[in-house]
Amino acid sequence: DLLPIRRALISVSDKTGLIDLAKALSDRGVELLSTGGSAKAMRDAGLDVKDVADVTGFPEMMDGRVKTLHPNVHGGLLALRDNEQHVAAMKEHGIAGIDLLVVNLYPFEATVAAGADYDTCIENIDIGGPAMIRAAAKNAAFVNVIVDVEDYDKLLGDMDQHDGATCPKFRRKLSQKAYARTGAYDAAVSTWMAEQLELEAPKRRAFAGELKQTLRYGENSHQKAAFYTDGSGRPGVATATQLQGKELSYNNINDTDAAFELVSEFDPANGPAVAIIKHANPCGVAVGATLVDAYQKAFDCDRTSAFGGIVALNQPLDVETAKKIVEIFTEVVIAPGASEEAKEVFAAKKNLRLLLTDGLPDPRTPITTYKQVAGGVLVQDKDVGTVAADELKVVTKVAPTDAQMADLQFAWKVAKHVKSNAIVYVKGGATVGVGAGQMSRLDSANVAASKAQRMADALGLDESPAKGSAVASDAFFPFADGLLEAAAAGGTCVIQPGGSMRDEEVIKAADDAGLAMVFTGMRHFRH
Ligand code: 93A
Repeated sequence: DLLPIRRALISVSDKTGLIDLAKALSDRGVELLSTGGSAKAMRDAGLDVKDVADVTGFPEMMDGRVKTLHPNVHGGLLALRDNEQHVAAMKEHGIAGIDLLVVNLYPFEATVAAGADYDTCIENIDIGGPAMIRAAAKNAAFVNVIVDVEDYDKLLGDMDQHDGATCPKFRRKLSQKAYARTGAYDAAVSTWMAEQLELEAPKRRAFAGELKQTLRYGENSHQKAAFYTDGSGRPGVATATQLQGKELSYNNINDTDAAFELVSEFDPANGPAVAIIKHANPCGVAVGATLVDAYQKAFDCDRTSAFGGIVALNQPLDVETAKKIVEIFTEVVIAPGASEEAKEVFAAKKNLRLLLTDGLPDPRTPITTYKQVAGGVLVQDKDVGTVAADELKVVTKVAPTDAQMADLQFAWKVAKHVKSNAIVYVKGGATVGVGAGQMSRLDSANVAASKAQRMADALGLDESPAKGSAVASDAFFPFADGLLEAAAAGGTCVIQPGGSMRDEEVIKAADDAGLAMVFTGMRHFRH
């Protein structure tokens, strides 16, 4: 409902824009209430202001530590104006409703940044301000709460649109912003306190989440680290049950996550799939008629790298696969369950960790990812993009056969989980060469081709398994050279986003080489 603003409480440390706002409110007939310094500034500008002390019946005391913490203030912010009992209580205790709260907090963050001493920082922890902000924000049905100088004009704009009232959507937006501010404020206080206590960096809680485990070390032994759950309960490495083996390390957790997220791209209803990960990149991925078949094919792609790898399954571990896995040293196996016999096979391998979950994570769950950079944090949606078969566009004279199309789609799913630049060769539902993390796409194509050759050598094959393979590229080929390299290695069909300035040149090169090529229209960079 539209809510006319009649009474405002203003209590601001940063007095920027204060007088203009107070004048504009006063012009619109709003009664002004305020705390010490803010009231003085407004009075000095010739405005009529009532002191909060007159509302509470208490003077501001204890160096201002107690100014607004009083039922006459909080009752005015929290009362539901359409609730008979609340209205009766207001009447009985002489509490007047507050329709607008304008607060900006003691500058705790700026005080810390200025290098102030301990006591000064403590004194700059605002208590009354956040209490009022949270009260007003809870009661957004009836109260407007402004915590940012930037919103003064927006408030006046909304009031002018609604004849001195504000609309519910506007108040809800203000409410959300208010909680974001108090949340960030308390995080800053707790982070500063953790620093004062010289707690290890990973224990300095600066984000929502619960500490699951303090890790022995981070990516390297001189880095401290910890593991937090995000409260979602989503199936995955953070919520898995570890059946056996020693404690997971930071890198184990990172790799296990990469493995499980990748294998979850393969719907178990379409058959078993296995991914083997090293250093967060797949060294073998395959689907198979049986789980053990899928494992064998994934393992064959790069037997050397699979040693000490992390294995993820898209269905419960069975005894045949368990027996095959224990033939080499494996760090971690993660699966949505395991048979009793399979567990027995693993029990003999004390160091092998077995992680079991209640199901597969849905790769399309929209979650947010964070990356710390100097002085800031990058936030983005996780890459949950997928391309349906009918969205693929054939751009060459020859179209892929059904079998090629199946391998292209398989390769595309894998490429999404390979660090950029990514080139992936696939044949018969299994990777046969993975080129990851190179600075040029041509180099990635080369790496993948040489891996395929090594696979041929290891398995004693007559020719490179890249011959007749499907090739995926996580981003477009900027030049024809990468594509020609893939063709030279034996690739016969290609899947890539398209969208390069030189697409025409690349398509022509594909046609000249007799390749079939499809465009996805979507890129899968991963860094
Ligand atoms: O010390 S407080 O935590 N105790 C309070 O009761 C209280 N009420 C408002 N600080 C309190 N405030 C803060 O005072 C506001 O959040 C604002 O930052 C500041 C405004 O004080 P003044 O109007 O005296 O400049």
